[in-house]
Amino acid sequence: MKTLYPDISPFNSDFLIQGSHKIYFEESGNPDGKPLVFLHGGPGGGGDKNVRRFFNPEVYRIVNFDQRGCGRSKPNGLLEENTTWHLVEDIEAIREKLNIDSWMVFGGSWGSTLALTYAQTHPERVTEMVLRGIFLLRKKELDWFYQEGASKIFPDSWKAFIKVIEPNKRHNLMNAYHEIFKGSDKQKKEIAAVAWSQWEATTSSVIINKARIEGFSNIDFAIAFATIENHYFINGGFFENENQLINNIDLIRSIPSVIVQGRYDVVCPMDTAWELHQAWPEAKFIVADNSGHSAFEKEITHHLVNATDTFASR
Ligand code: STX
Repeated sequence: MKTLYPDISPFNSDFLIQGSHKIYFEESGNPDGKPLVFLHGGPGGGGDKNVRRFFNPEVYRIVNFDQRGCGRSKPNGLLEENTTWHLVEDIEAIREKLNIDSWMVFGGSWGSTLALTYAQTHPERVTEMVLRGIFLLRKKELDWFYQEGASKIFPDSWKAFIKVIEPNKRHNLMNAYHEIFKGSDKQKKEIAAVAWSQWEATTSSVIINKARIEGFSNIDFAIAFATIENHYFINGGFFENENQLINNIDLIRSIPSVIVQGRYDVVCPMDTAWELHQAWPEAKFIVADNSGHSAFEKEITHHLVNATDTFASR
């Protein structure tokens, strides 16, 4: 069973100015190693120092950044000039700033959405892909998690998620939350942001990790995570149509890739990964049969580290 690599400190960290946004990025591992970019989830989830640990630091030059408006990027929670396409531009700007010609792309959940989008926009820049907990941001996926579906598996957590919304607005929770996030009642906004974040925190793992769940209650984290997710989801991820990523698989078909999916993933249920696999059988498809959504579930971590170790010797 493979486990996370030991924690390491970045050898370089800086900010990139992109319009009104200051994007935090950092490099760790081997400065002369094989480059890779890590794309975090949410959108709005920000970086976590443990994500560096999916990569052998002696082999990889690990690039992490906090997407617009979240993590260490500033201003926290800024939604202006914050779309999928701005994030694709940021990835390219960071790549150019670091003089990297092409790199491996690693992303789970929303990070998988962004990885597919980036690769389909700049396929010549992507050497390999490792994707986990596939999310294509389609209406049926959002309805499952934010309206009806996951609610039936976690009715206890669901109760807290809908509690902040008046009963007559619960027929469209995405919109009801949007109204609160756009509104001027700061306290209501914070309470709603924590409820939104807790819903995702409590449903992400088969094995409950209390400390991780509590971390999602931090106000700055919750505001960025909840308002950015809601902003992207209300806008359909800023895609032209919701089948875009599946329909454009030909653009990336030949990039060596691995998909790792937890069978009991309640946040991003496996049928989405399965549809991707049907459209893209060339990518190696691995089902973690005893796992949920989180990259830190033991079996998922094993498959992810195994994938990056395999690509390390390419
Ligand atoms: N959002 C799924 C997602 O990308 C619907 C995601 N879930 N949790 C996270 O990301 C973090 C662990 C990064 C907060």
